[in-house]
Amino acid sequence: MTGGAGFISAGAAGRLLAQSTRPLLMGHVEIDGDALGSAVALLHAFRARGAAPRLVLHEPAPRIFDFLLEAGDASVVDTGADATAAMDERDLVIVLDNNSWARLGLMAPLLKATSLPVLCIDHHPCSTPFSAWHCLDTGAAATGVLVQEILEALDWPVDESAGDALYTAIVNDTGWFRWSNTDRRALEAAARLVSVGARPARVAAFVMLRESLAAKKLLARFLDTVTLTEDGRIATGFVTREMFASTGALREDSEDLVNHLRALEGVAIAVFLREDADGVKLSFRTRAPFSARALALQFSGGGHEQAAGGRHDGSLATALEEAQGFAKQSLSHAAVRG
Ligand SMILES: [Mn+2]
Repeated sequence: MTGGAGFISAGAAGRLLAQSTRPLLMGHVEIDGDALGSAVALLHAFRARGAAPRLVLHEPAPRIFDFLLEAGDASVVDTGADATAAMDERDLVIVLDNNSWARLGLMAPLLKATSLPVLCIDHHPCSTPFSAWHCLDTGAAATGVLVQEILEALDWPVDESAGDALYTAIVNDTGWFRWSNTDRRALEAAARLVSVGARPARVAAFVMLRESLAAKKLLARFLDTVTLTEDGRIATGFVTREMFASTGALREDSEDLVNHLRALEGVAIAVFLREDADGVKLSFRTRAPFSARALALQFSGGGHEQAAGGRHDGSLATALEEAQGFAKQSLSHAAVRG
């Protein structure tokens, strides 16, 4: 890295935004409310100043977050040709809430090869800069908090829609202000969003109160798989491809299931597994001092200290057994450390 590239401050990230008139915005695959909310807020902010931003998605947005998007706001990259076209006439690439090339789908090879500046704005711990410009703040509860602060420092207006988008980002990553990352900074950011027109009840109605019966049936099937081990300190549960097929639930309907494990009294480590066509997705949630991130690193993944995920190429049974083994080890290591 030369020329000051590498990890940069929020102020430097703001200067890069201010120089761009045709940015390309994107989050990660299996986009969540933080990545999407952050991207949508930037989309509105750039448009408000007469710029021509473009937002690409790696797959259609989850149904619970589709209220953030108006027709024409985003396009889905389905083919290599789509990915190439997305890069046309852009002057900056902004990657949000992600520091993993594996989570950029069809855009990854193009971003690796591009001569365009790539700016990553993120809050996941990371020791090596992801891109030439990497604005990293692990103290931000959500990438949306960081994006909001950058917009405020630039004095770019945050309108009602951008406010809802950033509020969605914050509630997504703090679990509606429940998790350990819920701090004064996040709460004050949310309060400032409300003061510019964000509508918490509207966001909650779209995100929380539109569940499908199929998703509830998937939850019922999932609950039958839940197992407690190590005196109830480790909770595991999974969903199979058959469960999706027989209930009609969508992949995104399993996103919140891990929280049913972490909500059980006495659970220190929650492990959720989702069987895919090409392997298994694992999600970890932990209570401090246990590290979800350390567990995820055993499965080529990453994330936050208390919330992280990874993948396994083998069968569900193998992934489950290995995950339980690592979870048990981390309990005993912590016991030794006292
Ligand atoms: Mn996030």
